[in-house]
Amino acid sequence: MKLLLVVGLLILVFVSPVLGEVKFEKWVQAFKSEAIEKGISSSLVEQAFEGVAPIPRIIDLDRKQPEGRMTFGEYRKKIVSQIRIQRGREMLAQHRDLLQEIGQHYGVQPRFIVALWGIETNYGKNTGGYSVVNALATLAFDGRRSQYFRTELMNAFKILQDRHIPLEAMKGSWAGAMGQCQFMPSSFLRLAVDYDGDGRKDIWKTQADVFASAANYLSQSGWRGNQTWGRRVQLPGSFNSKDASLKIKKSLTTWQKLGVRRNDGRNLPLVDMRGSVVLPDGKGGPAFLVYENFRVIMKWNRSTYFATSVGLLADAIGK
Ligand SMILES: [Ca+2]
Repeated sequence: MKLLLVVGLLILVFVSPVLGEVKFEKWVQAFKSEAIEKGISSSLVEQAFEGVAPIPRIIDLDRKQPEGRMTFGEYRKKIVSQIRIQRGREMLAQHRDLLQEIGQHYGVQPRFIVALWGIETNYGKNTGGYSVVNALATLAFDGRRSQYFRTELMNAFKILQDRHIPLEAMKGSWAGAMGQCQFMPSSFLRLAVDYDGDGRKDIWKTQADVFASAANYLSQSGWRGNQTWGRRVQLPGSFNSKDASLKIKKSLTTWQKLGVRRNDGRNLPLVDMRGSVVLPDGKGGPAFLVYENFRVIMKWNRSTYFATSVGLLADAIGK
């Protein structure tokens, strides 16, 4: 009995990884054929998969979502830190001319471009050190969201084939988000911009391409350059918490009548706009009245924590 158990364990320990490898190799072969069929050069495909194997750490990261366990208060403290605000002001000053030109071209206020850049990669400092091909291959082979990541991997190959970035420099986050604005390959193909005109959309190292790509993303998603994102507000005691929903839009006049005020107690601005009340931490937490641009930020990342923090950071940087 004991011997059988030991033999069984040995089989498990030594054979299952081998079987896993065989399965992955098969998967890679099928992907390579499809890529070549779709017009990716076979030498690029062969070169890109050299030494590629599933990365266990990426599977772990994909299974846990730390943001969900944090309150908005905790998230905000971390994401909109004093040091990030300070650095954002410096970046806005340092790149003022370029940001103003790009902001005007795309109709996006520079403070929002800088805020997204700051939150995504700490102003280009943390762009992620994973090989995008290896990260996406790991997630595409793993069962949880295979089809999505397989398509993103194919998109990554189109980017490589078009020579926007050399293979060894195509680095990104564990989930395959790339460069200083953390575009997934599909967003890159749709929205990245070669603003400096050198023939390559370089969101890794070319500042003009990074800013323009982020601005183009917002612009194409419906950004309104003459409006802000929203503001912190005070709610009256009589406020019906069912009204706090992105599904409910009312004019500012209506919110004013319902007793909603600016955070300093003053009346809401008398402008013809509609907004929704958002309570990221539920009743009793801070309240925000948010406009269309908030919804645009949520197209970038579908999280109210994220969108509110981008807005707050943009305001703090712009002050
Ligand atoms: Ca370029």
